[in-house]
Amino acid sequence: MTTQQTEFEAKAAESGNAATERFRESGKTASLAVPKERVSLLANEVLGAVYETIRKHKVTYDEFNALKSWLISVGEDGEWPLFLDVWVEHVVEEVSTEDREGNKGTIEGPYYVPGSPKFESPATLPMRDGEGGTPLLFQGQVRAVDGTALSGAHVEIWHADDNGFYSQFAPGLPEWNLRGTVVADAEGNFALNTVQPAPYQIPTDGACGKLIAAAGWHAWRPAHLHLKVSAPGYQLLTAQLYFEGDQHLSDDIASAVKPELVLSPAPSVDGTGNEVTYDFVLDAERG
Ligand code: MBD
Ligand code: FE
Repeated sequence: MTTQQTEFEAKAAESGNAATERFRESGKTASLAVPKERVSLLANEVLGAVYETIRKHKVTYDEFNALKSWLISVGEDGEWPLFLDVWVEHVVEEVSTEDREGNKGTIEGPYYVPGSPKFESPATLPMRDGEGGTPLLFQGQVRAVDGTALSGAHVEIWHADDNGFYSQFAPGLPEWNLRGTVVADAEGNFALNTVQPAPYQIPTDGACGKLIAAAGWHAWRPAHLHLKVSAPGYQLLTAQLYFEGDQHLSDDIASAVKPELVLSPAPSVDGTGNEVTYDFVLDAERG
């Protein structure tokens, strides 16, 4: 086995278990009081859709047992967060933000860590000496739907490095590498320096990878920046931004690309990298 394979195989277990642990710590499980009527309605409809599929395609015992075995391995590999965020979250995001007038958002994914180091704008994200990837100056303004500049808005950003690794979910990276919270100025303007991430392949050696291989799909997401943009009194915007020309914009494994979220960076004036401007528009909290 080559070193590269060894490192890659370290990745599914490491990232899956870290993502499972993060979810447990996130506080999201504290609000699991879904009313009995909703549980019954949703569970019945999901099971009904399963029965319909089984009858329609005359699912065999071999196929049923393959499913059982695969579902067991999703848990063993810590990949429930990965599975749900890749194949389900995008529809939840769609219905929960459908009446917003401001910025389109998209899924959070499994690799968010709250509490990243905070920087006044203009900022440079924490990164290693000689961090790989084209330097990127990302700037813009945070506004309300009515055009009001949102002074001191927070632009929280996290993304993979040039090899597709997220800090705290892959071994050997500094804790907050390529993660930070940038505080916009009095006019809501922010500017931050980072590097352009590379397209990202979800781990192929865990249960999700087995499904992808068994179905003959591919494991790629387009290169992306993750963001959470917030200001007091406004709805939190969770988004991702992509890059024009990326070959996976139209076949993202996580179905999380929207045309409004695609950046078109241009070479920076000083010739050292790329720069791009993108403004965020937040919806007021509903009274
Ligand atoms: C990612 O980086 C990601 O953003 C999603 C949604 C799923 C897997 C890996
Ligand atoms: Fe991601």
